Amino acid sequence: MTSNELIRLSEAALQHLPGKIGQPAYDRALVKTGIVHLGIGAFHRAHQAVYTDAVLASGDKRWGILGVSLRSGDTRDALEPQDGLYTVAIRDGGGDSFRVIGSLGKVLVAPEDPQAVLSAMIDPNVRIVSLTVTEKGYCYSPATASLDENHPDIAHDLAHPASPRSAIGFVVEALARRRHDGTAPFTLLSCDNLPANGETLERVVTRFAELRDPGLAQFIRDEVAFPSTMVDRIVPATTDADRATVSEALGLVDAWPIMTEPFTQWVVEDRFPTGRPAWESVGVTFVDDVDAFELMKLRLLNGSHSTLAYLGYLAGHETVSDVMKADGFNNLVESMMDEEITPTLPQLPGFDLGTYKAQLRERFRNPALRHRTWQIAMDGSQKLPQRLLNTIRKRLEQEQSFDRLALGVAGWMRYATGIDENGRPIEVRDPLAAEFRLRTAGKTVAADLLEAYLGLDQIFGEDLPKNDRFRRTVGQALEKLLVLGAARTVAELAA
Ligand code: CS2
Repeated sequence: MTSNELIRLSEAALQHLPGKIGQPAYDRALVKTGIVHLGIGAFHRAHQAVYTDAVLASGDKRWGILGVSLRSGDTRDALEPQDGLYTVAIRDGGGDSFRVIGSLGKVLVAPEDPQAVLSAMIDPNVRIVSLTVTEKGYCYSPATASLDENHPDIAHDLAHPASPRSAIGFVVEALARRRHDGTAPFTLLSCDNLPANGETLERVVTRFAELRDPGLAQFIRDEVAFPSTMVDRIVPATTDADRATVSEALGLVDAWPIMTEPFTQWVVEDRFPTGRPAWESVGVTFVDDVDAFELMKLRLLNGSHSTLAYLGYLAGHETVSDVMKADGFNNLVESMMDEEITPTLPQLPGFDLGTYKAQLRERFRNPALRHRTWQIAMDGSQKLPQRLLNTIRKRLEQEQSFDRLALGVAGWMRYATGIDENGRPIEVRDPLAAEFRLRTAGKTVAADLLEAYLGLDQIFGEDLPKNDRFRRTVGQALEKLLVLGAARTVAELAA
């Protein structure tokens, strides 16, 4: 049968699923909305929604998720005819396994109807508002992690607080309305890859509230919890070929499946004054302080990922697993992790870092995932500080070498010029892409390019551009990339 002849995945169609496909083992009609999630992208649906699905299956029906898209209607359009159901396909070299997830109910599209989103957020049954809005969704300066008060969405939301555009504007308006109604506030749960993501969210939210009304800011400081989290699962963008694979396995059409890896991890600070799902019973780790886990993951996984993405893309590789097979790259990440990143990490007593790092490289090698270097390369301006630059700061402080981390940064600089090693254009997706083009236009010499980028203090801060060792080390790496190209630079490093 071709997918044209198949019926669509939906509540009514679940009975047709083959026995080997996992499906919600609970009555979805009894589920109440307890969580509003802002940024209902692939990552959330492969991660938090899967843990929550398991909690619903264990019998506690208070934690259904209402999803909010802050931009386009694509997810809502695909999932509405499916009653919010979608498939998670888990892939590794050994084949795929499939599970239909039922924790997501309705999806709202914020720009179409901001009032509907606010109504959902002030429902007293909603105890948690979680976020995966990516780094740029926090509307902050990446170098300082403080609110960017000149951001156009922030300026809009301060001028029109009752009809917001940004996640921050929605959160603050909803908290203001709950306060007015005498409803206890929700807990705010950031699930993005930022250092101290809860504190960062708290900082931008309270600053925004302060600009609206100091009394509201004080209320938020006193009453709202912002637990930090470390989230981890690799989730590549779904392709048409993936959709076809899933529909064939299900015998039903799923327009919005997710492809992911077997590994999944969620470490959360246990501060939920108005309650939370028993996520600990389905594999989530609760701790008092998540910082050490978060730094470990951001620096080792995401730092290596970005380095592999920029250098790998320049060397002509489409996916991370291709990069890992190319000459010198495995060696590059292994020595970067062991020699340059590990000594910057806080102690995690009882945690086997050696196994963790070996497992990371194994995950990067997963041949079935096809995680594109271009996807990871997106939004470098928002990612570089926490993934590479803070690690380098620590190395500078320790007076230790950081040649490999510097090569990652230089790879980003080379990539962000928007021209690849064969003179072809690169589609650089980044909020600062236009700025990069302007600054680097016509520059082909390493020293000039370095200068052009170091003027971006929202990425490099005030300190790094003034640091001679930083300038020298990154400048030399960039020079090598320009002369030898990425493939030879990495191969020679390993030789
Ligand atoms: C990746 C992350 O796209 C990226 O920047 O580094 O999305 C990465 O796959 C996840 O953080 C893994 O947990």
